Order: sequence, then C-alpha cells, then structure tokens
Amino acid sequence: MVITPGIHDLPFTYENGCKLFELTAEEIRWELVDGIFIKAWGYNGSTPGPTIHVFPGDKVIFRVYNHLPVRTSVHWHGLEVPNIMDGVPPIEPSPYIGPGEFFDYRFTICNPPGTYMYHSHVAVPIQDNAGLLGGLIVEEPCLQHRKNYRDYLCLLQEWAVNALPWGDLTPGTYNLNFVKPRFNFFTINGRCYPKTLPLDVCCGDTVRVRFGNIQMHHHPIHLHGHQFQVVGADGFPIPPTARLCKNTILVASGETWDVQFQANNKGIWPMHCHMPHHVTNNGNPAVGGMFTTVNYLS
Ligand SMILES: [Cu+2]
Repeated sequence: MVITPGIHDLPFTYENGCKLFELTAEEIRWELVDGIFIKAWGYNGSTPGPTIHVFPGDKVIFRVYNHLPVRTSVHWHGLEVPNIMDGVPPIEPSPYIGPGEFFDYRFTICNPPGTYMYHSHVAVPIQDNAGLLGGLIVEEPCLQHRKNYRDYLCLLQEWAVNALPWGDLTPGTYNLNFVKPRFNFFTINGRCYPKTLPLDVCCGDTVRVRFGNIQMHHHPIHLHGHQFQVVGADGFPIPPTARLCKNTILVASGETWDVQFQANNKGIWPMHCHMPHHVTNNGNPAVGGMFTTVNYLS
C-alpha cells in the first residue's frame, strides 16, 4: 500500500456493490511550517486531501460534498471516465456542485495500476492554488504484501503568502494571494521543511517514490546519494528496457512520475526541488520549502 507521509488515506464503505468514498471540500486553517498558518481550502481537513486507494476494475462512487462558499467540482486527473463524470463544467456535461450540495461521481477504474490525482476544475487559479487537490493511487494487487519494499507518494505544491515581507517568518494566520501571486512557500505533502516528514527506509529495501504536481510551477526533484530508475509516467508503467537512470526528475504541472531506487547507501540523504528559491521558506536563507530527507532506520 502506498504511504503519503503526513496525509491520511481516504476510507470507504460499500453501497450497492460499489466502493463509496466521501470527500468534503472545505475551508481549513493549515500549518505550512512552524507557526505559519494559511487560510486554505482542502478536502476532509487537509491539503493535499486524503489519498484515495483503488484497484483496477473497482466500481467506485466518489461522493463530493461542497462546504465552500462557492461552487466547485472534482476532476479525476488521468482517469478514463465517462464525460459526465470528468468534472469540468460547463465545458462538459459534468455538473457544478453548489455550496451545500453534493454530487456522486460514479465510474469503474479502467486505468492500469499507477499514480493519479484529483483536483477542482472550477476557477482553478483560485481553487487549485488554494489547495483543492489530492492523490489517487490505482494499487497493484500483487505488490500489496511485498517484503523489503517501500512505496511513498509526494505531492508538490506552492503557496502565495504575500502579506509576509520577503524573508519574514513571523508566526500568524495568513490569507493566500490569488491576484498576481508571488509563490513564496513550497511544500511536500502540505508541509515546508523542516516540517516535512522524512521517507524512512532500511538498507536492502526497494523504494518507490511517486511525485505529483497540479499547480503553477515545475519542480526538478533531486535525490542525493542514489540513482533511481524512472518506472512510471502519468500513471502508466515504463517497461524495463525503456527506463532512464537518473537522480533528478522534472515534475511538470499536471504530471506524475514514479521513480525507484535501491536503499544501499546508509545515511540521511536530502531529496528536494532544485530551484534555489523553492528550498526556502519565504526566501529566508535557512533551508526550507520543498525539501525532505531519506532516512535510513537500519
Ligand atoms: Cu520547485
């Protein structure tokens, strides 16, 4: 099962033979890094929202409640769904979900196992940049109980907290800026370093890391101390003969990339975006932002 450090998995129940998942779009107060809170929008209390896990062939209902003051939708990014379930009103017949309303997105999971995402497709410069997005994993049934195997999801986001002067990290609760935003906080699974959670590994593990990006910027993610193989792109597996060996992967907006490495070099190893100001908190010289570490437990 894929783990999203610091983010819950979305539970499900059964309704008429379908897996029923419930998401609530809502305003949240979210801590980016020590004492810096934002008024964000998320699902079920977090941004990214809870990670959804499904299997190929699952019949699913994603019941989306709207507790926002404005209408919204959810788009199932990369999934092959009927037009009316794709979540892009009014271009598609898919509906808006008004404040206080809900909508059932119903379809069968037709994609292969891999890494996908979900996000609002209404007023996206506001709603997506406010945090309305999450991860969706089509799990591989035969990998569920594999030994010495770690599988992590890292969703990349950026935030415009423009009430703070450059370099200032005064604690408080801040509004986001959606008008000519200057992105000055950068997160992995909703947190800036040093509040990001490490990826724990043990020597001998095979480690897969899945990256996803919905928002405004592209993030070249670099891993220290290891080489990785690129094993998946936008949800689809890359056959062994076509895999690149790299240590930096550019995760452009809208993309997911899966990489895999052997844990064979003990230590505490940085894994971070390589854009210099993306590894700061509001330009402060201390290390921050889209930065975490791969930590060997043994
Ligand atoms: Cu970046």
